[in-house]
Amino acid sequence: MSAEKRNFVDEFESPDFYALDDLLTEEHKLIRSSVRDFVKKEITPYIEDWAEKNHFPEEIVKKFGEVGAFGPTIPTEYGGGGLDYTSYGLIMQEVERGDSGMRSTASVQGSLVMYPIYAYGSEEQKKKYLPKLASGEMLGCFGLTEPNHGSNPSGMETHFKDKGDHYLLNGAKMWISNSPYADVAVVWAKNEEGRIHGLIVERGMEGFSTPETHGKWSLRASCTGELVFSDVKVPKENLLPGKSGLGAPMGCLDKARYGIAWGAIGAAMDCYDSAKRYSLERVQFGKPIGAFQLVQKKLSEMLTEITKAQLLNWKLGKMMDEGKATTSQISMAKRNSVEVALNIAREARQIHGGMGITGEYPMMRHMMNLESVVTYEGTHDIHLLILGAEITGIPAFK
Ligand code: TGC
Ligand code: FAD
Repeated sequence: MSAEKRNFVDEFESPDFYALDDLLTEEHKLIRSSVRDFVKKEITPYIEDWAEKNHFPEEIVKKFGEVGAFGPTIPTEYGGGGLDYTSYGLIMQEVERGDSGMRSTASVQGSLVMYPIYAYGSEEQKKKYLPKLASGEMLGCFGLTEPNHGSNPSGMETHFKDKGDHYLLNGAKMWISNSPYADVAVVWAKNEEGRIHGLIVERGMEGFSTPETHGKWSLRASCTGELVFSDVKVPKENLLPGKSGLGAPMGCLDKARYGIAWGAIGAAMDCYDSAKRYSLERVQFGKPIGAFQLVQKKLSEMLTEITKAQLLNWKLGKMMDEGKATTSQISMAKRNSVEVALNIAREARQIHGGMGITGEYPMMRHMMNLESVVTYEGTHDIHLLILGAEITGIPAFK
């Protein structure tokens, strides 16, 4: 499908009201500016068209590989970037400033496919898959959610049996980002004792299919589908040997949720930037609308929330580097950023008046995307309950 290039100049600049750039190294700033340039060249001129046409631009996968968006924290010996978590966060922020669906592609590949292979895989698995995933030669997906088990993945029904020289995998996964285009899937399934394990399933294995999910009004430039396993023979060497139990997929989710905490603030910054510019250009009652107190209130509150979230994310990045960040700290940041971004998208949309509902401006697309982001990787309420359990010591999930 050909993509229509929008005729506009992307002048995005991120707000830095508290001089938080002082907390970044020169390398961080260089990484941010190279990904920002990439997004301005390869994503923002086309994204409204892709989203409108519900088109996943397959060619973006190799380009993400070239710019280093896949597996930035994975060591260089496996093709990753060997970078710290602040760098990873900044990359996700810039990519999601372009579009949450594009960030989905990148964060699934890095945190949910490369990370489990790196952290739980054998040396052979790491050498076989990681360099190709890092370069974008291969695309991966992560299968945890099932039709009957979303917020409670421990109830999963997908299972495998030991058949001597291979495993026999049966079941189905739903709502899987990248699945229709993925070359490999990291799939979580129960063995005969009911213990959860990760398996690497490759496209082309008999009995494995990836039907696309249609009718989404959100993340329209990201491709979502199912994973269906009907007596799939999975070679024994494809089981991830390093970790089992629910903690294995949850450990990957910690990394991906961290990326979303930064990413959603990228979307918020894009909406704020657009609203600020529009408020100075649009004249009503003989003045730019930015001269009215109610518009200034909206802009001031947006900047305040972005600044608070930037600080939270930066500190979380430090704790990630030190290996000290807890699941509930990550939940707080993911939940906060998505809520901030959704509120800012709505307020920025209002500042644009009627024009705000068109694809001339990014808010409606961000707003619709964020309705998925608030649900996936743990819903808004599940993150609230993770925090509630941390505070009280009483899990209220069940
Ligand atoms: P619970 O009893 O709390 O825990 C069971 C075992 O798991 C361990 N665990 C963790 N380990 C490491 N890191 C974490 N974050 C962990 N969370 C839990 C826990 O220690 C325990 O281990 P053990 O050895 O004691 O048995 O589990 P629960 O069944 O009560 O569930 C808790 C709950 C609800 C918080 C959890 O299941 C949850 O977070 N649910 C949300 C599901 C979710 O986030 N799904 C995401 C699917 S992937 C996705 O959405 C990708 S979208 C990507 C994109 O496009 O960008
Ligand atoms: P449910 O779990 O049925 O929840 C429905 C509602 O009930 C929610 O409001 C929830 O908060 C509430 N609820 C549930 N349990 C409780 C409770 N104990 N207490 C209070 N409220 C509760 N999954 C993957 O594995 N891989 C992917 O790549 C992936 N990509 C996705 C892409 C998109 C676009 C979307 C929309 C989802 C994706 N998901 C993926 C699935 C996603 O993680 C799930 O949608 C999410 O975990 C919620 O599960 P559910 O949709 O089944 O909702």
